[in-house]
Amino acid sequence: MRNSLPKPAVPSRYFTEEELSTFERDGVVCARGLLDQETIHHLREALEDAIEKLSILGKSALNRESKGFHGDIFVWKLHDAFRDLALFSVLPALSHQVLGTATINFFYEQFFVKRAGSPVDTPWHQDIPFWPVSGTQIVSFWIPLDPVTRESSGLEFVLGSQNWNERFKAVTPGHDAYLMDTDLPTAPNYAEQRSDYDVVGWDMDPGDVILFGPVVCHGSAGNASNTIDRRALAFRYCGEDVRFAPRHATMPLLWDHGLEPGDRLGGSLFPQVWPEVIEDEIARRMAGPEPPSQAQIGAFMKHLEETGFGPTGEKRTILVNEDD
Ligand SMILES: O=C(O)CCC(=O)C(=O)O
Repeated sequence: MRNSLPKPAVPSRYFTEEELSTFERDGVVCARGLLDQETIHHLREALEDAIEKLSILGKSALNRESKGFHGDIFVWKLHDAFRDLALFSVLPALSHQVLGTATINFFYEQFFVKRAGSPVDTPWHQDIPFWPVSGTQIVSFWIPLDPVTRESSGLEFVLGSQNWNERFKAVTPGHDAYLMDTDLPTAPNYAEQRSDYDVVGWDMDPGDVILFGPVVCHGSAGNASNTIDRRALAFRYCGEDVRFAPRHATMPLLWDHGLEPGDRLGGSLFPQVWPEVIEDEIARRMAGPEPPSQAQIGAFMKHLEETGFGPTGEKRTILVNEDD
């Protein structure tokens, strides 16, 4: 039977040769005008709606409401505008252009909203230690929905750090204790070491996008602007060398996925998006929002209990937001 779902959109602009070689050299590139203003406008509305209706993980662990920070992950499972951007926008074709593998899967997305004046920083980190996967073929698109400068929490990078062998603790805005529970060292604050490292950020307008890989070190300060919110999304895609590799203190997966360690990402949680979606993988999601699985929530809570991070454990739980 023919797949009746939309094909990935054809970008009005692909990455240029120069942008691709900058990405190769630096581990990151800022591409101007990659997304159109209609998409940005639509995403702003969808994001405000998603902030109103956070997932259990957003509500209980990622949000810092009282400090003007909102965060959530796997928003596409609940909100259609995020689903459509993930599966049917220009991002799959652009990911294919960069990664070059025959198939591309959607990994997940995340939002980072720092309201005007929010003091919440994003500590310097690499992404790969945060993820329950192995492999190298992962790209993230960082998509600001407001104009950003360094003052209003523009994301900054250490150029070339994608080639470092050292790995640092996974740290998210709010310094999550569970995710930091590894033997890895904490990354230095590279913003304070500008004379020793190539620390670079960009003033960006909505429509500009930063493309970066899974190892390059990055972070951002709080939003020191009194007037401008800093709303940003990160959409992540992977190629064929990425495997499921669950470990303690990595991002919890609260949806059933049926993957065993070593499996290539795929199925309903990490659907194929290039050369096209597979109807079976996303049929349930196309029929309506998919809340997380109670069984997965239960398993994660049990893991938190066993490792001392649960509600009665001696270590601070990630499921209790101290600020609220
Ligand atoms: O927006 C931010 O401050 C953090 C973004 C980030 O760390 C990421 O997308 O990996």
